[in-house]
Amino acid sequence: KKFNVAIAGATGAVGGAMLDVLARRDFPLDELRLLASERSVGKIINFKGKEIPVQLLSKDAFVGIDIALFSAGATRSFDFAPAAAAAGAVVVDNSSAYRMDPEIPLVVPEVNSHAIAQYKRRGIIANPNCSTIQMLVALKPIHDKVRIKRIVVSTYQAVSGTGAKAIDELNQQILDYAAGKPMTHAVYPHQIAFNCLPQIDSFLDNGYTKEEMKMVNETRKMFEDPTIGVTATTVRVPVFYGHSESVNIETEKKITAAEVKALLKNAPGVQLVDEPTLGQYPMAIDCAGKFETMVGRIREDESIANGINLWVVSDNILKGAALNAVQIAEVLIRDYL
Ligand code: A2P
Ligand code: 11C
Repeated sequence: KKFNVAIAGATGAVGGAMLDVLARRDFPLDELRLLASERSVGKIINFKGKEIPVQLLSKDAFVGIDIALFSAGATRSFDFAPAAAAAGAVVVDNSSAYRMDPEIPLVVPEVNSHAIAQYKRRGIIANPNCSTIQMLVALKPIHDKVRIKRIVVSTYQAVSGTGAKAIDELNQQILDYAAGKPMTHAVYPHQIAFNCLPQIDSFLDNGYTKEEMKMVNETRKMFEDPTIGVTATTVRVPVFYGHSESVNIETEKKITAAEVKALLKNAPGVQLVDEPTLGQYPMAIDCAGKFETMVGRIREDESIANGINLWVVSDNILKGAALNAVQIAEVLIRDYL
């Protein structure tokens, strides 16, 4: 069986990656409908040698569509995802619009694919935030074995997480620096080249950023554990692709570093890269284009009884967005459609 798939936001950084992932995984496609703003209408996008013109994202654009992958920002998801669902499509939404809605499942297939069944309520499945996805891919096998009580995470996030304009801004600042010209910024509140910004998204009343609270709330929802302690510091770094995370966990039962390595060696979606004496550990420059989440630097936290430290790196546009959305669609067609 083949399926009609729409991509809302097909001209964006994540939309483009969705096209790549559909092609790389040989998704059983019949029609592929590409949607974006009026700025892009008529633009030709090449998919597996076929030229497909971009159409306008509108409420009427989803007739006959089985699966709609949304990545055009939360406002567009609020405006158009219900219409897509009403037209009979199952929406996989990459934005933050519906993630914390109790009626809408929030899914990482390696973590809680059973939750996909709840798509029947509203016709929408939410794709989590990139920094949460890669952390939970690495932590799920440990949580299942010894229950994680508390997570302390610091992130080092690539500019591609902000979108195409931010990639251009970092590139331009590097070129200006090399040419001895002053650097300007518009996307970020400060220069990002040669800098680290301890701010991703806006600040909330509790002093955390929205990005930090996404890591807290989405982890609790997908681990189905409202009591798990999570505290995050999220930082933008001058990297184009790949988020890196320093993750410290405290577990209920003792687990050794060797046991964690053995668990993660065979874990779905994980590539263990942990030979530090040979200089082998996960790095952002190695994750671009990869489907796996790389985990390394696994060691015991000697400051507490049951603690582990890990370094987790993944392509934020792939597993953090496009790949996870397509994997959800794959489970949908395998088990439900
Ligand atoms: P467009 O290219 O026509 O502006 P990114 O996150 O990389 O910046 O991409 C955002 C995606 O969301 C693009 O495909 C963009 O289309 C799409 N988009 C942004 N605003 C709108 C809108 N008002 N209506 C439809 N699509 C939109
Ligand atoms: C970033 N995590 O790296 C953000 C981007 O909630 O989908 C994704 C925002 C989201 O900037």
